[in-house]
Amino acid sequence: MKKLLFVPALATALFLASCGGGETKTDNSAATTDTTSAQAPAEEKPGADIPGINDVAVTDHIELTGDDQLKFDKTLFKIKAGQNVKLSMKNIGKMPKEAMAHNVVILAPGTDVQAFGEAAVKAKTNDHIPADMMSEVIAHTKLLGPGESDEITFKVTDPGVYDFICSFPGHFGTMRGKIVAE
Ligand SMILES: [Cu+2]
Repeated sequence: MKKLLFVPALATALFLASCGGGETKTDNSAATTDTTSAQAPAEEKPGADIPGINDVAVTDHIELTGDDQLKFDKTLFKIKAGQNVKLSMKNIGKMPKEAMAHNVVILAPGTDVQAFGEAAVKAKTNDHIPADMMSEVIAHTKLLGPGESDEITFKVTDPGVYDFICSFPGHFGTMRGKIVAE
């Protein structure tokens, strides 16, 4: 009985491999060759699909400001994994801290930014850094009122795309950007 069942299964597998599978493979390899020759260096790097990433130079000093319009002045950075990076952040707004404070929170790749931002709303006593999500925080500045600034140093060990946000309630929708580590 086992033999009878096995033989048709093997025959089907061979048929698929030699016929349908083989044909598809030929088409794919032709297409892949075209893409590879045009974009090979870019595709190997993390964040290669982010618009404008090729115009961003690698830096070891990220300088940011945040304002009363809920905007960071820059939203895209490129750093080297394994290297210490300085991050300076200044709140250049005028509104009182209770209504309009800013920070920079760098999140691990794969973090659910929406979920983090929502949890941060409730973390008022911890400057809007949710204590139970610290494993997803690479680094963060202090929460800054008008005219205040902070400077931190951080390092990421792995190449990848790291989101950063301001975690003050209601801000992460517009105050967010990406740090690409090569
Ligand atoms: Cu903010």
